Amino acid sequence: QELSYGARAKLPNVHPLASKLLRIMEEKQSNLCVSADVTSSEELLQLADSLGPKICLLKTHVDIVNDYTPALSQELKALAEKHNFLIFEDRKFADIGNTVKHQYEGGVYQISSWSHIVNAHVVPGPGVLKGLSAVGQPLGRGCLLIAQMSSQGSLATGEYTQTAVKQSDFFIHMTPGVQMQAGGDGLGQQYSSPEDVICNKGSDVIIVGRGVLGASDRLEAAESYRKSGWEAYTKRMGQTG
Ligand code: UP6
Repeated sequence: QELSYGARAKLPNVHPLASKLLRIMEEKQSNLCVSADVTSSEELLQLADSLGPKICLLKTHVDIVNDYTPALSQELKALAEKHNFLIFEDRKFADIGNTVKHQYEGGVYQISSWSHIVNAHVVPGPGVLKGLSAVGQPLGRGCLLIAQMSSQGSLATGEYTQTAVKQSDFFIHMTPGVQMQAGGDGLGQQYSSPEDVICNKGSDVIIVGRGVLGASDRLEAAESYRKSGWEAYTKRMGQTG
């Protein structure tokens, strides 16, 4: 029988951060990660504050923000505590270990100081993870491996995907490219519904960007994705339980 998010949080070998995320999901009844793909600090903070109660994770692309200052990441961190969500900087590291170590810790963004979770492509081989964990492990950070992509023509398929999955020991499965209606965006993005992602693909977390950001009422849209994602999860648990 499949374990609930809450039960998985209590498994003996679970990474403390994974456990924290699973607990947040259970408590807030939310498997929704909003992808906050906006270009101004003010808008990003406003999104984090208003949608915070609906989400388990806030995904950022800090390098698309036009007016970044270190104050932004500190304020995001404070909002994450206020609303009980984690921050996931979608940096998609993809270089040799020594380079990603610097990219994670230093530069303008100092990602390791504020982002609970980052992600990495497995194309460079295990060194990328070694480099990231040299920085992230002492801080209790987490890293997701990119096993597949939602974009048309992605080369991350078959054996590549299997290898990426094998490299993750305890994993939480997250899926972007989610909207209520299947379709795309004209730039290669391909969308699946929350139900398809949670029930058929067996993912744990839905990642929604423009499905929320493009709505006239973003809070209402976030609530409807939270509800759909949670209902799909309850349905999946019911099927297997
Ligand atoms: N993303 C994908 N597909 C992937 C990996 N990452 O869409 O395979 C990211 C994008 C964007 C978000 O970089 O931040 O997820 C999806 O946004 P959308 O819902 O507006 O399409």
